[in-house]
Formats: sequence, structure tokens, C-alpha cells
Amino acid sequence: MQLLANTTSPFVRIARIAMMEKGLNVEPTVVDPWADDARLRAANAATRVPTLVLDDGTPLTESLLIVQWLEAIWPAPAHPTVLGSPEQVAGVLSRAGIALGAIEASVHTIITRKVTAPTLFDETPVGLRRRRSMIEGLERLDALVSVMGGDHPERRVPTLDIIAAVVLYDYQQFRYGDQAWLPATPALRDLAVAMRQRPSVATTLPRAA
Ligand SMILES: N[C@@H](CCC(=O)N[C@@H](CS)C(=O)NCC(=O)O)C(=O)O
Repeated sequence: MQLLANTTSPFVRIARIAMMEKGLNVEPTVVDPWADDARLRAANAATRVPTLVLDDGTPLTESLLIVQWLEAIWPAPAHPTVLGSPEQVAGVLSRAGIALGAIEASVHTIITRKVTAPTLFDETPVGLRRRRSMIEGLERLDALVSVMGGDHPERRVPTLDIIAAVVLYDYQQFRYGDQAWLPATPALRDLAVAMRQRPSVATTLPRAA
């Protein structure tokens, strides 16, 4: 199995955390999606990370489809689940959706800066709308940490809402940590720090290549 990945993408990190929590440890093959790596071009028509190439050659793309595959192949209750119990799953997915909306806005902003000068996009109506998505997503999740986390969340396999919220928090610090508009989200910060006790979270923190 080959996981085509980079060291910064929050989508890669969601897939990697879910894989490790399911017990699937695949050392990532680091590629630069922007350099049209031939392996990534061949496996993924969209040339994006993460892309997981299965042992039989089947390529899986899109972080949440990789999570779906993990849940199908290693289902609960025999295996740890990142979706929670049937009673929990709607809440888990609802909160994960908040985090994913903010992650999408965040990545959209970073990618658009590649084609325009930073201020040109960031201060446009669409850029400000993306910023609002990041701020509101962070603030809503901060208010929901007690629902998600409970006592010692680091001692349990994280559900997708916790994974996505922690990935969002760390990515915002990585990309926008010096920005005055970034809201203080102390509960989310504490959750992100606590979750670093889990190898899946600690070993996947975003870093420049
Ligand atoms: N919806 C996709 C998004 C993947 C994505 O946008 N990956 C970025 C890195 S954060 C990428 O590879 N971008 C290269 C490109 O857009 O050409 C997922 O969930 O996996």
C-alpha cells in the first residue's frame, strides 16, 4: 500500500490519523502535488494529496473516502471506529462538518495566494468570506469541545469530529498563527494539545517539508 502525501495538508493529516487509529501504519511517500509528481498524476486525475494506492493498485482519493474505506474494511465493533456509536454518529459528523468547512476555507485561501498576491485575495469579498468561515468554524468548535472531548479525550480513539477539529486548530496555527484576526480558542487549544499524547496526532503535526 502506498500513501502519497505531503507534510502540510490537513486533508492528508485527517486520513493519516484515521489510518493510524485503525491500526494501519503506512509510511507516507512524500510528494509535491504542485510539481505534478508522476506517481500522483498516474493515481489521481486531480493530482491531489492524499491518495492511497491499495496493494492491488486501486487508488483511493479524497480524505473522507479513505476514512469511509477504513470503516468498511475494519468495521466496528470488532475494530475501533472514528464515527462513534450509532447514537453518536450524527453529532460526530455534524461537528466534523464545521471543522471541514473551515479547513476548506483555509486551504482555499492558501491556494488562491499562489495565483494572486496575498492581500489581493485575502481582502476581497470572497477572501473575507473564507476568513469568516475560519473564524466562525473555530469559535463554534471551541464552544463544542466539552461535548466532543469529555474527560481525558486523549485516552480514547478519537472520533472524526475531534480529528477534524484538532487538524483545523493546528493548521490555523501553522498557517495563520501570526494573524490578528485568528480568534483565541482556549478549549480547542487544550484539546489539540492533549491529543498530542496520541502518536497518530503527534507524528502528523504539520511541518514545512
Ligand atoms: N477534497 C480533497 C482535498 C485534497 C486537497 O485539496 N489537497 C491539496 C493539498 S491541501 C492538494 O493536493 N492540492 C493540489 C492541487 O489543488 O492541485 C480531500 O479531502 O482529500
